[in-house]
Amino acid sequence: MALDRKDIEALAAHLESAELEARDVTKITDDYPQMDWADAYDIQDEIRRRKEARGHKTVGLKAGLTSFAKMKQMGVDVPCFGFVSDYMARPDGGEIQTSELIHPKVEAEICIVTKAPLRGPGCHVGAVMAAIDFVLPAVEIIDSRYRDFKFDLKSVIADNTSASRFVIGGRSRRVEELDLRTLGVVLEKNGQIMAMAAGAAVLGHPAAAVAMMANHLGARGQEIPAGTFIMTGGVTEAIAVQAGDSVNVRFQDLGSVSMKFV
Ligand code: 0L1
Ligand code: MG
Repeated sequence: MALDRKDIEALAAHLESAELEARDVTKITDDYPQMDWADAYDIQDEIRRRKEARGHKTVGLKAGLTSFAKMKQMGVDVPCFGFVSDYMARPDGGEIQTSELIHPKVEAEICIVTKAPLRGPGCHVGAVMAAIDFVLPAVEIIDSRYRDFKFDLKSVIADNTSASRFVIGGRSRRVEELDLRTLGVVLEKNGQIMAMAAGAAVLGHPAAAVAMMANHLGARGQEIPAGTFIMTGGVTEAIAVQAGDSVNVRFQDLGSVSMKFV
């Protein structure tokens, strides 16, 4: 750890205010170049603590930057992990207020809900598959608080991996009914296909992202509890959206998720 508790709390307040006020900021490593990985996740944990202290429930976990397309798009080579809160959820087919956001982008995510706890080290795809209760589709709306999405990975982790809004839709399926690697996804904006991919785009298998998350949390003395909703990461690159755009994502065997940006 390179930062003290006072810096961690100040940076969490700084980034969370930027989120809540839809105001962009410069990446925090500009002012704190000594910040290390533990500091970055500690800032994120402090943002989570602040939200929970105000009565917001943490309703899920997310893996980010898990697909080759996203890593290439953002110029990074390792995934990151964050959380989503109750107030970030929006209904399928509903509206997303762009005035509450800075520069939103959408990504299609294959999601799971666990029926057993997962704890690293040593968590692997097989353990994750045995712990999946059901699979469901979602669209994540990311909104980095960093100006022009210019950041490094530590700054992104501190900023709760750009978590902003999410929409769960379609239908849930038992994991035995699906092949998560070949599950196809087509992302449309205003009726035009913008991106398509299959589940294997996420680290070869979406369950690998969950195993990585369990191992990451295990190293921090935490686990993934039973009943956790997890977004495994965008299967395609993220697509920028603005007011007036409609987004529809078709997931093979899982139905569609849609929303309108107003
Ligand atoms: O969910 C994600 O993949 C977000 C990763 C954070 C970086 C970004 O804002 O694209
Ligand atoms: Mg995502």
